[in-house]
Amino acid sequence: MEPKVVATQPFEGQRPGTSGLRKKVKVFHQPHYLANFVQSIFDSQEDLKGGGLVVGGDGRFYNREAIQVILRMAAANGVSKVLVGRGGILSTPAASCIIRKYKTQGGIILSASHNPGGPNGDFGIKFNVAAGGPAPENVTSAIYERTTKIDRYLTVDAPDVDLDRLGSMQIDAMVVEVIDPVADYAQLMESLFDFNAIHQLFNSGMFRMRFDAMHAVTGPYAVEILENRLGAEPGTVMNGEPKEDFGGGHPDPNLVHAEALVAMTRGMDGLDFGAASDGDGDRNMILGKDFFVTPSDSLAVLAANAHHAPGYKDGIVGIARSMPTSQAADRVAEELGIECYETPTGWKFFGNLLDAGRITLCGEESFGTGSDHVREKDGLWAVLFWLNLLAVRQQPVGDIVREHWRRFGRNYYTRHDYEGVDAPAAEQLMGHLRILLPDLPRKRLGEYQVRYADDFAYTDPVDGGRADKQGIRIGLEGGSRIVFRLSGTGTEGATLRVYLESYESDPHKIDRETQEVMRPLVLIARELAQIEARTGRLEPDVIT
Ligand code: VG1
Ligand code: CO
Repeated sequence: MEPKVVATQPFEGQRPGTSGLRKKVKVFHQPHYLANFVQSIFDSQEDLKGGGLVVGGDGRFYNREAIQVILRMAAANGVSKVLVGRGGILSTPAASCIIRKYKTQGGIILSASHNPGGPNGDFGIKFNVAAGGPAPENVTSAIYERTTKIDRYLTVDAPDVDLDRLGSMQIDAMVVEVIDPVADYAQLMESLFDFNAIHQLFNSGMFRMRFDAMHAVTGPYAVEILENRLGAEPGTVMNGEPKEDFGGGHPDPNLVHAEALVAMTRGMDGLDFGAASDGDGDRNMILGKDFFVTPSDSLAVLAANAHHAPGYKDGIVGIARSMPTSQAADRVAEELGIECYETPTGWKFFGNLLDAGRITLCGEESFGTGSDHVREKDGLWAVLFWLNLLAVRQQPVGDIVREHWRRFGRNYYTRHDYEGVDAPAAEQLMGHLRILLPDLPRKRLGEYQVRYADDFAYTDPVDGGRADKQGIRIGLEGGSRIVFRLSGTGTEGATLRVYLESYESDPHKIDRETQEVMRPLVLIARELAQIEARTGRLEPDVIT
């Protein structure tokens, strides 16, 4: 059948942000909006023609409709085969796993991650390349350029595909295979971790945990892996049923949005272990009894203990962390005698380092941890890694982390987010900081002498690609830092993120309360950036 050519006009603002194109559902609902972006992917990624494609999403509102649009357009654009998750479901790390395993030319993932869903919530779409990771800058730029000129897209007249039935069907010459979204991913996890040891931990009767899937995509994955394969008691997975609006919640696994889970780990009867993941399953939060593991510490602890997991028994070759992530991992890398890379925010910057075999583990302060097993951060992977560690070391979470701090020192860390700030005011605030930069290195801020101050720029060591203006970085004596950047995933106004870090090597001072320790740095940051005067905000909206 000849494809149908539909005339269209460019929409403004289809530039992918930190992780794909994210907009309100209402924006995506405009006629041709989604189709324009999808056609721009096909127009700029020529090897999709005649190639394979993975399609799936986090199950949020508009997921199923969007998948039908993409399938018809894929057929019209000459894709030869599409693998789609049953029910339109694929977590972000599972999509990455499937792209790699079946060697497709890429994948389209539908998600706005931790942003709320539902008719008034957010939707998102991103393209992942054949290596399984988020499209790098040059690819997202090419897609964006195409969106600014697009005047037609291709589709076919074909009925909807039954997404709930496993098996193959055709749209014209294209094969659509509806696959089990969990099986390949679960098999990969079994190859990396000691499932017997974790099974015994669950069987011991001495270990109590909950995993909060937050009514998002990880529910089916967690039930299959934790309850069915590892024998955790039924009910271990809470909020396990994916919902189009995430049950009205904010599928963001942090101390604020996963409050109920956090409460279950506290006090006399607190759980031994609590974990949660986000909308699309790539983030993780790790809790012990009365203990929160910061994502930055989690990366460092996993790096120092990697050899306990079968998949990493020969050690790790290198570590990478995003710039605002604490420097805890750097200290582990130094002791292991391996390289530690500092990249801009966003998983796409880890891809080249992973592909080139320069790093094994990588992570971000924003509850993202991962390794070379896929090319996305991976929530359940991190949870299983921790379970493997707990099973082998037979110690509580808090003891393992405290022991780590005694050995490496502690990087106290907090992030303050000011959400929905007036966008021009936020830009001006960043502009004001940039003007201050040249003079800062000679200054004292409170008790601290400034060591360096810059607007972070990155040159990819593998392909030489440059990324500028990735955040204001102020290094203080003794390893403390203040970082400012604007979010690239929000859909309303601007979000100012202030990242604060303070290093403590004295083993007698590693058990203090984080916000108390950070207070002087918080005040310096607020004053320096004139946050109150420029945004009208006295306090941040979210503190993690
Ligand atoms: C945020 C995080 C960043 C993460 C990105 C995507 O971006 O800070 O570390 O990679 O979200 O994560 P930003 O630009 O808003 O700071 V996810 O789980 O939303 O795909
Ligand atoms: Co996510």
